[in-house]
Amino acid sequence: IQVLKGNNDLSKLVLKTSTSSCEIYIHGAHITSFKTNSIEHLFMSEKSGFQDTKAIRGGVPLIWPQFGNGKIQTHGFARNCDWEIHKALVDEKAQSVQIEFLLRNNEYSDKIWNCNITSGKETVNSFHTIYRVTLHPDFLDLEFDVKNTSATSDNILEFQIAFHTYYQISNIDNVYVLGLEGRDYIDKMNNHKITKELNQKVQISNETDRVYLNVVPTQSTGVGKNYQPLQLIDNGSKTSITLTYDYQSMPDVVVWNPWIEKSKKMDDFADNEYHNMICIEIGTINTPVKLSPNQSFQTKHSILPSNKSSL
Ligand code: TA6
Repeated sequence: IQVLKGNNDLSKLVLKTSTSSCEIYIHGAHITSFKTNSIEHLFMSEKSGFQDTKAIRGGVPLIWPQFGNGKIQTHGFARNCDWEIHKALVDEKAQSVQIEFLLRNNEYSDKIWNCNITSGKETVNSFHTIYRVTLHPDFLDLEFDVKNTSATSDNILEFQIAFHTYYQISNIDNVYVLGLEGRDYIDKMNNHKITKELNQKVQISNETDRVYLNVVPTQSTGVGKNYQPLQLIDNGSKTSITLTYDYQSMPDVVVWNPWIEKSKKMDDFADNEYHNMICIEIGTINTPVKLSPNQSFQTKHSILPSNKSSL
């Protein structure tokens, strides 16, 4: 584990194992690189800003406590805050390296994120959020724990969460996503219409912004028979990435690509970069989490690349 000066002098941690590496900025506890066998699996925009006020464009933006637009800034403040380094652990036996980040309510969050409580008086949300990143030789584990630390008996902590991961791909024409067939999704490109996914392979050929709902192993997906896990297949680079996650706590999956027009409107994203990225985001979006005081929420998401030379 090393602490280095990254872009724009922001501090970043570099984790390494025998065959993998990972880079995480303290700003936003933002993963900007994840490599196995020297292959980079995450997309980073060449125009990403590394300023305090703006999220890093690419890697794994942490979306918390809000997904999308709403009462507070788009996608919440977790990706705009500097997190504390809470713990670091090297596991010789498992050959893994782990970093734990901590975010507590602070004057920044107190100003923008209050709660609506039944007693009528508004108080700040008190929370203790742990983000644990474990780098293994051939995969990456992301864990997210939130505790409502409010002393006020009816202060409910309500939030959404998502790992807004940008995957590096050879070209958008070469990739498809498996594991979404038969699911309903909110189509943000078609008035948020609930639409059923009829394709076994989800391919991208225009601006795509969908929240797939309740992507959990159910009989209709043949659990135990031919259950298809969530996978990103890249026929160009002959790699596949399997995404596993705790579907009870995070049942939703976002698929996003800005395509041509939206890319032009993003000042921290080059016009042609939509060819080389796809976002597949695991989260709790459609039904926000609600925690009573002293209640906790835990979740986990893993990213498992594999080289499919047989593709
Ligand atoms: O996850 C998809 C999305 O909600 C899109 O609508 C798009 O806005 C994207 O997130 C990026 O949002 P950002 O605030 O990071 O520019």
